[in-house]
Amino acid sequence: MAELETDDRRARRTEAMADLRQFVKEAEAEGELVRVKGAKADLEIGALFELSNEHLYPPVLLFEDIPGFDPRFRILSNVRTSRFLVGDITLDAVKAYRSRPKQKSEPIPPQEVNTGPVMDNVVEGDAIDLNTYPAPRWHEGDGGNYIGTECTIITKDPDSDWVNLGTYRVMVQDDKRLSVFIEPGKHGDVIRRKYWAKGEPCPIAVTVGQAPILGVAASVSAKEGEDEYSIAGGRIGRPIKTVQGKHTGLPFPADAELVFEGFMPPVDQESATEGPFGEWPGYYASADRPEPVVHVKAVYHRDDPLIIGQPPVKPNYPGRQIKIPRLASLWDAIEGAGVPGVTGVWLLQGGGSRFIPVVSIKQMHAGHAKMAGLVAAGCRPGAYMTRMVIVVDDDIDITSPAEVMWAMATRWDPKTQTDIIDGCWTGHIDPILSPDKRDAGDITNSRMIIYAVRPWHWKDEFPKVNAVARGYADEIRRKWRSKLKFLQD
Ligand SMILES: Cc1cc2nc3c(=O)[nH]c(=O)nc-3n(C[C@H](O)[C@H](O)[C@H](O)COP(=O)(O)O)c2cc1C
Ligand SMILES: [Mn+2]
Repeated sequence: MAELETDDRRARRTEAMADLRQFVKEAEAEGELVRVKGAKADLEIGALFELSNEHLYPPVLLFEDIPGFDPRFRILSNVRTSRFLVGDITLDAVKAYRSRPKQKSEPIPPQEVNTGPVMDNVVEGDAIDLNTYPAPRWHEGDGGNYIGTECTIITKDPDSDWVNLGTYRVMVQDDKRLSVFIEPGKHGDVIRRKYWAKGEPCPIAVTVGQAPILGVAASVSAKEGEDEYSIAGGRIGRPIKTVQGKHTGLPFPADAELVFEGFMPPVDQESATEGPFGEWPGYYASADRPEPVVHVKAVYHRDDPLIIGQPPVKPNYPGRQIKIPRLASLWDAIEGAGVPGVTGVWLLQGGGSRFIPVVSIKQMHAGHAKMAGLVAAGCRPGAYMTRMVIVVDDDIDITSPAEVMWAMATRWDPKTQTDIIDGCWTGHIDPILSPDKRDAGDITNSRMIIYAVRPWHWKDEFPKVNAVARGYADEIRRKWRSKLKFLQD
């Protein structure tokens, strides 16, 4: 049963999204916080983090007393996958999300204040040593120590007031330099190129511990010119308070945990080797390469900063949760294209956030399943880096991988109920992209649409399913639950 969300709980959740310290308190109150003392930054924290992802709701890990580092510096993992913030991951939750009031929260611009806890400690000039902050090597194949995983990178358009926040990974290069990996075309890249075109270094601020809502705002794709601080403020119903960096004037959150401020010179003047870094599909598909660096001019931090550590994990882990808003946007797009009778949209575990969408439909006419499959494979939220779209009938519980496999095993004739389409949208991190295709700049993949539905024209003769009806099963469960332990979980 989906837990009914009370207003009180919603308010507490909003506060936790608005304030990382408040989140830690709530996680502790909910019994989700686990303190880990003495784990090493080199591989050990990474391994523990990965193993925590064996759980659908990984424990919120607070790494303390990291050997070799000042004990004031701590690493916090699994914030935005906590049960407290995520709630139930069910088809009902997707439906509820889709039917929420549609008016978008109005953006609320940030409010500049004179000071805040982030200003409690300011380190500048020769005193800066970036190796004093625990930056894990998360996996053996990683090319360096990553301090920024679920971080925010703040830049400002030189030609307007636009301040951009983006989540781009950050590696420690040496005692005074960081590197930031920004993919071409992302706003942080667009902005830095404007400075570089004038031969100037790009001012930049990096927060590696911040309110969870800022991490959300920095990783969703807002429009060019749209300020993610305002989006975040709108979501929490009050302005994000910012202070100004002494060297760049850039605004960063007054309650941020740890901030690096500096300048990124043009990449043709200076670069350093970045990566490789394990990517979300579970591979190192892109190698190391030269990337621009940041010369850090100031470090600002609270007295006992929390550094958020959240690298990608292989998609087979349950902790690699399906995101309700993602499913909702895919469902919206399929319906928006006019496909009727859609009863559910899910992602098969193992395929991460993209590879294997599953769509269930109540078949209404010949060709209906094909329409659903083609749209799911081609609409914007479904097109990128998809491998396989599976269309099933509405009696299939698409949240159960075994049931989806059962539908494929029994209702799918591979020869006649499959389409394979070539030349589709994918990305460089797609592991099956061959060296030849990469060299040719052909960043496309092929994909398969599986129609694991009772064939429309003889569906009435299709063998009947041998199983207890869902409604009757629920009734029996209710009746016998208190007496039979095996019905209780
Ligand atoms: C945890 C996490 C890590 C990410 N790492 C990177 C990265 O290293 N480089 C990158 O270009 N995008 C990365 N992204 C995606 C960007 O944050 C996302 O595209 C965002 O929209 C960028 O902001 P922008 O639209 O203002 O450029 C990451 C996203 C998340 C959630
Ligand atoms: Mn942006």
